Amino acid sequence: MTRLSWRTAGESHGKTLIGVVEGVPAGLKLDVERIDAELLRRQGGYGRGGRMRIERDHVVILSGLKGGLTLGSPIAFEVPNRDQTIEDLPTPKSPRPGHADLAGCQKYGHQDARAVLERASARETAARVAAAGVARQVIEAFGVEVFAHLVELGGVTAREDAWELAGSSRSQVRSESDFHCLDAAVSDAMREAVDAAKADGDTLGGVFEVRAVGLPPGLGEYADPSERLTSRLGAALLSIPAIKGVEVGLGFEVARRRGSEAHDAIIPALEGSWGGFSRETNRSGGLEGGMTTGEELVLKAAMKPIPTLRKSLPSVDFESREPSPATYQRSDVTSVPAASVVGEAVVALELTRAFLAKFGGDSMGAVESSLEAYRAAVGQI
Ligand code: EPS
Repeated sequence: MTRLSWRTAGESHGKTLIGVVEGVPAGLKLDVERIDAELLRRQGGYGRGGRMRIERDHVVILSGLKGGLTLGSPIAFEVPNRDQTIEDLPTPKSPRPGHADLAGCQKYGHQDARAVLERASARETAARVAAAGVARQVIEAFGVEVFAHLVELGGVTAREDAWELAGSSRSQVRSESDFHCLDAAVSDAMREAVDAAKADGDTLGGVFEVRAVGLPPGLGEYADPSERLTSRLGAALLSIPAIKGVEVGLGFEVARRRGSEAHDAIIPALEGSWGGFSRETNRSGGLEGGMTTGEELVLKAAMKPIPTLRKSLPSVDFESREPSPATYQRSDVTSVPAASVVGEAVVALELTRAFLAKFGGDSMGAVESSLEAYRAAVGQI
């Protein structure tokens, strides 16, 4: 059995984005349309730029499938770029503050920031969404749902109980929102904020939340620090371009509370709980000791405003070293709604990895047997 892993390659305006996912058990009926639906969702959200009108992102599976079922071998795929102008695009005159341009050129000895930005671009996240679209179908087959929604954009915040209010219709509510948000009442204010920033040649950041339901307790690890699920999830979210902060459960608020108000009392089982234990609250966000508790996973991520501004930020000319505004070609006003889709994807990848580390088998049947054995064992405590 191979441990779940994934890799992506490709430049923003190159031929194609590619990816390989290894360690998916054999016998999973892969729904390719489901992957394309996620790619389409990543392209959406009010405030995106001209590139998204060019692309029609879709996945082409290249290996690892026969008759629609996974073989257990590596699953390779591509997401072709329509804009393949990498050889024709101009060399940026000056590095853009907030992007990888300057440090990337210094690090690799490039004289041309395009050599850096082509890979540093958030376009790479399309490949990661596709990789997650493959992997997450494993945990979905066992009842785990991962769901992200936008909670704040340009200082406009959704109501805090939007998740509870939307209830089981949350997919429907989110799909009706231009912002992948569960609070329809703030759509107009968000749209106005985006329009105002656009008129000023400016950009907006925001916050999204990722939740997962249906997780068994004990995914992740306490004995090996590098396998703590909390740190892997944090790293996954921080690997998305422009993400500057991650909160788990109560997040930074927990530092202001007394211990008696910071944790989740253990109570005798409610129906459907694992092993006869349950929790009164979920301040931990479903993670204790680097492992899932069996409660809902609740994470938030903060995204900075995209650093490519039509009203360019001050910079310095690469050649003359004289002041020269940052190079501008095109950009989104905001891509926080899209980042929420990426956030959902990277969390789903990490959860699938942890799930297979615990219940992994060569086939879906073996995973199921392992999960059932665990359910029985935990139930007997
Ligand atoms: C993106 C593709 C890019 C940008 C955006 C995300 O396309 P282009 O550079 O051709 O306009 O729209 O990239 C960034 C925000 C960034 O910081 O790199 C995409 O596919 O998501």
